[in-house]
Amino acid sequence: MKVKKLAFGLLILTISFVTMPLVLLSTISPLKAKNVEMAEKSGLKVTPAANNLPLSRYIAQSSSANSQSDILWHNSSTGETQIWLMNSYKVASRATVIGENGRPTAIGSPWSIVGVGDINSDRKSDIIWHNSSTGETQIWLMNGYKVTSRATVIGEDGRATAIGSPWNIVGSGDINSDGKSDIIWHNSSTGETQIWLMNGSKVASRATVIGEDGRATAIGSPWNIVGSGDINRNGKADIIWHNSSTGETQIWLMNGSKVASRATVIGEDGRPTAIGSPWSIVGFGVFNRRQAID
Ligand SMILES: [Ca+2]
Ligand SMILES: [Ca+2]
Repeated sequence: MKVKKLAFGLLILTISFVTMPLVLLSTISPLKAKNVEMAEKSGLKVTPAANNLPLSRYIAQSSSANSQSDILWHNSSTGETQIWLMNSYKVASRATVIGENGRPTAIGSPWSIVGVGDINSDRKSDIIWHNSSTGETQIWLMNGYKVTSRATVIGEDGRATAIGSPWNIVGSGDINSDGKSDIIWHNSSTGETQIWLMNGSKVASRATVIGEDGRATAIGSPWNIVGSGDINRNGKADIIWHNSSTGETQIWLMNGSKVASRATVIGEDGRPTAIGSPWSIVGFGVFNRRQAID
């Protein structure tokens, strides 16, 4: 996932009614068609107004109280970030994200939203930004649609991190099941996947993802990480890959930063799914409150 190179992207996060945040990042191009396609496929109804937004991405997130997925849009033209508070597939209301000063935020390139997760473990989703120019990663700690504070991600040495290409943030989720969202990076050059285990906005430690054989994984194009989430509901985030060449979708069931097992996504007919362009995975979450994520 080369987030920075994409004109448009989409991010969906859902906190299930149990504990886990799910986040998935993928691309939509052309924006309008795929956005609508996937949203509708997911049971969401996209209004005509949405089609007029020069949006670059949205994040759907639920409150842990009601498991309703809300959708966060970003307008790449004005820098506005907007939340659709959802009632099932209906938009209940819309709110522009407000900064600490009570005024709408207006942030754009080289900043982009790269993830969502509950960074500070208050059961409210926060927004992860990355600056492709400086390499800074910044957290917006949120209270609903209001930014309560912003924090630059600090490394183990207490200094601000500055990481950029060929590294990209490709997902976020609670990898080690401590209730705090972690950040998933991928190196498009070496194929390394790395987890930043976070303690709030501070990097507690970093771990290269290790395969079943105990060795570091090295996976790259045509495979891309398209999201993360707790697929098997063991409280630990898993990693979702898609092969843009074969159309295969593969899940890495994770035990922390170690791959416990890998599974190809199987269709209703028992055969591996093979879906590719013009379709792309743009998100997933708890849409129907079943016990497993679909
Ligand atoms: Ca939070
Ligand atoms: Ca964690």
